[in-house]
Formats: sequence, structure tokens, C-alpha cells
Amino acid sequence: MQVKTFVAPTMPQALEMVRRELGPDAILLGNRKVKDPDGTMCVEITAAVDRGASGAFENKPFHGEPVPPTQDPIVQEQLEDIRGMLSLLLSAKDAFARLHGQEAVSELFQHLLLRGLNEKTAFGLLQNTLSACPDGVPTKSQLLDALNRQLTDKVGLVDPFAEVREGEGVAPRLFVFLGPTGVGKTTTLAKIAAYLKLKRKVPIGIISLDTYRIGALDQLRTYADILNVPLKVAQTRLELASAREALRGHPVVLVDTTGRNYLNGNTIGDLQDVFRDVDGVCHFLVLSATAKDEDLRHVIQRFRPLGPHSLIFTKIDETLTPGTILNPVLRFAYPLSYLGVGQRVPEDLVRATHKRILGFFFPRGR
Ligand SMILES: Nc1nc2c(ncn2[C@@H]2O[C@H](COP(=O)(O)OP(=O)(O)O)[C@@H](O)[C@H]2O)c(=O)[nH]1
Ligand SMILES: [Mg+2]
Repeated sequence: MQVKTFVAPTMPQALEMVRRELGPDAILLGNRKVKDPDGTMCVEITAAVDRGASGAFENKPFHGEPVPPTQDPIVQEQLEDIRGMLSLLLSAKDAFARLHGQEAVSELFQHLLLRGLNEKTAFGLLQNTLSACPDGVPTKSQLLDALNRQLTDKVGLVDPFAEVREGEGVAPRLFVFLGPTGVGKTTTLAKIAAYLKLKRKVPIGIISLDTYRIGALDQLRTYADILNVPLKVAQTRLELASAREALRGHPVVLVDTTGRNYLNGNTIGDLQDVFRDVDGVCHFLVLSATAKDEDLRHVIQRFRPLGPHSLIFTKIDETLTPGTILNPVLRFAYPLSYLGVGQRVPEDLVRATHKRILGFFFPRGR
């Protein structure tokens, strides 16, 4: 086994050096921040490879030319994964154990990471949990109680339809489903439409702003027909206003939005134009629980100017790491309203509750 140390300005560059020098079989033994001869902070990685007796290395730091970050998105993604695993393996557990010297805390930290929390969120949550525990070394049960209280305090929940004002001629309140393509906006709208119409007996209407995709309107029309609910189509502010007027008397109007890539062109700007200064609007930002942490954060930042009322997470049933959704929830402090737990309409939609959220981490109780 030959051991070698690499120093580079960033972790991806250091990893690229390891890969170039030692090949794909290299094992990463450790990393730390160091200063290079100019006093600039760098990352130092110690790695090893088993080359038999012939390929001896000197264990001197390798200050080669820094490799520019690769532009290849797949390699970038792999590097991100390696980076994530590295920090998990090398720093997280030990750092936390060192910090607190408590095995139960360290285990809980690991558990939260395995269920989808990122290190930063898990660390913050556990620090608050620890400070809420009684003095001394907390028992596992005290820790879990305190964690439960933290989640209950920090994760906001709302029921958007708690108060529905009914009556002749009442101006409809617009409930708008925003979000990236394919997350389940239309499906969630149909689930909520069925709940309001069939269970709550609230007169509802539907407006589709999604005229971009062939077939999008057919999907919604099918749901509207089954539920016997009026469906209007609009593309502009003016058309939205007249569709709303036509639905006067329906206290709730659900609005489906366009199936366009929110990163391209002016999708968000167009939506802002449609809803600018329109009153009585409640925006749901629909997100998929299967999305990556980084992407969720980015989506929320992009949609933020529209002022989401709450987040709806779909596809909870399709992930092994449902805790992921709490990373943006705790970071941006938007409340949760609904969770999509399957494809069936209308059954697979539930209200977000703290019990369900705790169940993301401890599926079968404690
Ligand atoms: N597994 C699962 N699939 C879902 C859920 N919600 C929606 N889907 C599926 O996601 C796909 C895209 O849904 P759609 O409503 O058309 O997405 P939209 O483009 O955001 O309107 C469809 O196949 C839905 O059945 C959910 O909670 N769980
Ligand atoms: Mg849709």
C-alpha cells in the first residue's frame, strides 16, 4: 500500500489530482485544510493505492498545477457525490463525536444524515436539540424527545383551506400550483379538487395556465369532467381576470401553471406578470421529495419572488431519504401544507403533520 498526499485549492481539484495520479482504485484516507507556501488556504487529501512492491511513492505533498474544474456535468456530479461521501465518512461522525464526546448524539447525527438531512441542517438541529436537553449526558429517549420538540417548533404547518368563505357572488380565491415540470402539480391539483368538491362540498372551479404542453389541458379536462367542475383556460393577466370573473360564486379556484422549464427563458418572469397585483392569490410551490438538495434550494430561490404561501412535497413514496425535504424547509422557513404519497387520485395526498415528519426519520416509531 503506497500513501501520497495532495494539496490543491479546492476539494474537487484535489480529488481530480488523486484520480489522475493514483487512478480509480485509490482509497481516500483523510482530508484537512492547510496553508500552501504563500499562506493561501488549501485542501490536503491523503490517499493510498495498492500497487504491490514495485510502485513506490514518496509521501510528499504534491503541489502540481491545479486542475481546472471539469465542465463535464457527469464528472461534476460524480465529484459532488465523492465530496459528499468523503465529508460524511471522514468528518461528520468523528467531528460530532469529538464535539460532544457522546455516542448517542453521534449515532442520531448519522441516522439523520442517512434519512436525507444534509450535514449543516442535521448539525444545527442537533445543537438546538442538545441545548434543549436537561444538563448532563442526555439519554437516547431525552434526545429523541428534544428532537421531536425541535421539529415541532421549527417546521411550520398550514391548512390553506381551513377557512373557505362561501356565498353568492363571492370573488374566488385563487390557489395556484407552481413548480418545476413533472413534479406533480396537475395531479396534486386534481387530488385537492376531489377533496374540496367531494368531501368538503365546496363549489370549486379550475383555471389552466398550462397551454404550453400538448396534452396538458386534456389531463386537466379529464379530472374536471370526472368531478363535474368548470374549467377555464387563460394565458395572460386579462384572460385570468375574465376566467376568474366567469367563476364568480365559486369560493375556491385552483390554477394549474405552465409545464415549462423554470431555468429557461423567462418562465418565472411570465408568471410574475400574470399574477402581479392580483389579489386573493395563494401560491403553492410544488416540489418533488426525490429532487436533490441543491436543486430544491435553487428552485425555491427562483420561485421566491412569487411569494409562496406554503410548500407541497410530492413523491414521498418514491424516496428512501424523505428527510431531504426538511433541508429547504428549515433553511427557508416556508410552512408545509400537503404531502403527495403516491400516484392515485384522490387518495394519495395527506396533510403535512409533525407526526408524519418525525416518521420520515423513525418510520416504525422509536
Ligand atoms: N409516486 C408518485 N408519483 C406522483 C406523485 N404526484 C404526482 N406523481 C406522478 O408524477 C408524474 C407527473 O405528474 P404531473 O401532475 O403531470 O406533473 P406536473 O408536470 O407538475 O403537472 C405523473 O406520472 C404523476 O402520476 C406522488 O405523490 N407520488
Ligand atoms: Mg401539469
